[in-house]
Amino acid sequence: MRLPVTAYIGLGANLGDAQGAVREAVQAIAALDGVALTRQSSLYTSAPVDSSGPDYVNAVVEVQTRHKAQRLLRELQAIEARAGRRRPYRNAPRTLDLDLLLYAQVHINSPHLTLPHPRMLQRAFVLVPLAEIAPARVGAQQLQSVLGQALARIH
Ligand code: PH2
Ligand code: MG
Ligand code: MG
Repeated sequence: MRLPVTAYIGLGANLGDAQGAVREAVQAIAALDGVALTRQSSLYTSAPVDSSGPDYVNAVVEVQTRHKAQRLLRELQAIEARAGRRRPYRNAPRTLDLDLLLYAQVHINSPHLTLPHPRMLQRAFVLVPLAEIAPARVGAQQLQSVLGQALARIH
């Protein structure tokens, strides 16, 4: 059996009941075989960044998983699909977005998966909730550089 690995997943939604979708997705992640949910950030809201539509609800969770990164990604995509995720165009408003942010200390550059997530360092809606649950994984200067982006903690 593979040893469990610590991974971080970013959650986002801005269509329909976005808060409900994020909360349900946390439960769906916790229910995955081979995945244990170990930490969960607060929920945050922010205006769309390079996207459109209503304000987003975002959060980050920490899991321990025995799955390989690609397999974990496929499980997350299945949860997105069950939440009615459509992909009409890049950064379209969405019912649910689950992004694999970090998987142990692994670096991957494949057509389907880039780790660490290539845009996470530019986004307060990722770095702030990540720093809340995993302060050691976010540098003070990285956090400082996104604090100009408006973001409100909701719960
Ligand atoms: N996700 C995007 C693009 N823009 N903006 C906010 N505020 N929150 C997101 O989750 C988000 C975004 C692409 O996945
Ligand atoms: Mg995303
Ligand atoms: Mg995504």
